Amino acid sequence: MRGELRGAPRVIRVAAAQMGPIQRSDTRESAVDRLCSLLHRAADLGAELVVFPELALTTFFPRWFVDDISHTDQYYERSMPSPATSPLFEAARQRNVGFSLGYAELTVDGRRFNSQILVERDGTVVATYRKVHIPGHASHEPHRKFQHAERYYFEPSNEGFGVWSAFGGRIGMMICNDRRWPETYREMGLQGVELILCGYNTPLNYLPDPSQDRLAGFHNALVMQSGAYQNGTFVVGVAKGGCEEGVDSLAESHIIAPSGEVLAKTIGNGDEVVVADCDLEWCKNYQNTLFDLDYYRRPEAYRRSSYQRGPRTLADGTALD
Ligand code: CDT
Repeated sequence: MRGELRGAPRVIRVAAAQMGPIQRSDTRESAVDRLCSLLHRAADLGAELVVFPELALTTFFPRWFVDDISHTDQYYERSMPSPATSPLFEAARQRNVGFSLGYAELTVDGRRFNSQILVERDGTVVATYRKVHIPGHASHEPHRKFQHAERYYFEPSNEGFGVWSAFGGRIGMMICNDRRWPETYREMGLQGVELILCGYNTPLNYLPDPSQDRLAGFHNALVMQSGAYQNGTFVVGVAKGGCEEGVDSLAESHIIAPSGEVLAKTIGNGDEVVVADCDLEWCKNYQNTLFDLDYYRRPEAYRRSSYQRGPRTLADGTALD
């Protein structure tokens, strides 16, 4: 309700469970062992919900190109829980802790998505989100030091950004590159989201424009803090960081408040857990005041956002190249 500020606390203790690298030779079982240890560490700290990174079960395989995509089927999960991940579901049930996990999904009809699930404390899968914004390239680029062929390995989802009732609040998910797009947050903001969960793998070297490299950490914080503030929501961004197969990746996992303030941040680039108490009622201080979307937004003035992909014409009709 407009003007209504936070009421009786609705606190959920959330853990960002950052991972260090997973090398190509590491087994799925060893990755799941690490996830279980992180989950136990988070549970020992009193967490009720643990957020893991994007593609948390394997190395970031889109950094290599193969001519026959079926030769990479071993990196994808065909069900969730899958045989390899069932120990994680079991640990979560035992500890009465929910989690969100990123993985590569191969559907029964052969479609490939970069996906993230939300799992309740009893081990039930509440929701599956499939990555909408797929970065990188779709064919082999041999001149690059390493590939970022996500557009070859994953289909972009057209399912959009859902928000689900869980953990006493309204929870949404996004994956890595999604966090750089304001539309991602706003789509969830328009569903009253209170907590957005995001896993990421972000190389510290952006090969198309190395001038951006020194800003990797700044841009990571910038987009998540702005998205949180402009939609009055908590944002939890969790990295798979460190040096994986010779590629350095950003760590700097964050838990961010609806004010845009950082509540917790990892300090290293390996397996690490940080927690924060997220009072979901805090969202009201933004969603019912400055960012009361229903009262202040002007969708009739934003028409291009819903039908146009990139720049086209100026107001005077001048066509852009
Ligand atoms: N995994 C992922 O989406 N990473 C991208 C890097 C893109 S570089 C081609 C990101 O936005 O962090």
